Amino acid sequence: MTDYTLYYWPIPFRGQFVRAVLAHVNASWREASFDEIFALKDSAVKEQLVPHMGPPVLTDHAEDISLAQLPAILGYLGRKHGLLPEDPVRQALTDKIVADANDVLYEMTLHNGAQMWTPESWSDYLPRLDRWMRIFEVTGRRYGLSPEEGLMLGTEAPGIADLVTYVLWDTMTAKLPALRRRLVAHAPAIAGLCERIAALPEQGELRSESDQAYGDGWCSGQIEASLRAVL
Ligand SMILES: N[C@@H](CCC(=O)N[C@@H](CS)C(=O)NCC(=O)O)C(=O)O
Repeated sequence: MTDYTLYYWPIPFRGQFVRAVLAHVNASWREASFDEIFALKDSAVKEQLVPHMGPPVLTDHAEDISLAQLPAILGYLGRKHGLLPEDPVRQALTDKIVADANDVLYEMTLHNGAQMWTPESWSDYLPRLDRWMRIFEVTGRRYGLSPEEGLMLGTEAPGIADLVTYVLWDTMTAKLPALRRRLVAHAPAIAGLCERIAALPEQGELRSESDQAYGDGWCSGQIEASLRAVL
């Protein structure tokens, strides 16, 4: 039996954060099928593995529990697999980085596609995206991150903060390459961190598998089409 089952659409977006952490700890997992995801999401709340609105949902078979909400899943995996700093301050900063990443996902997709980008709304938004990049950059710099070395919170080894930062910015700018130069301009240390985490063998392997499975897609749907149109 696999260690985990992940219920997430066949796209990177929020699911890729969970996949990257599972790959990092060498856990085995099964990707639930589209039909299983729909069935779980649409079933009566009292029958769901965990009461939730939308995926990702992660089942931990060893513990026989299921979790929803990306920050809760990442916090759980971080605690279980020792991917959080030991002190409460940097644990809280890890939570903040996860919350920041989820905010960026909401903003980039206009709250999961509630509206579509237009050239005007995208151009008005860009200073905010640049500021998000600088928020990650300054956070890492305060803990010794540079383009050449270091990690987000000055830990000895990559943790949730680093994996989340990597998945957010590296996946987004790989799938939407027009954004890569903005990242390098506004957050060169984050761009460097992304390259170093991407070079870890398990992340390289995950990237190849995901590219093969999901192609060029990032968040998918009409919102991705509208993003590509304004880019
Ligand atoms: N706050 C949730 C958001 C979950 C969410 O919006 N999931 C999207 C995919 S990324 C979905 O398919 N939602 C379906 C729905 O809300 O009906 C989290 O962070 O996990």
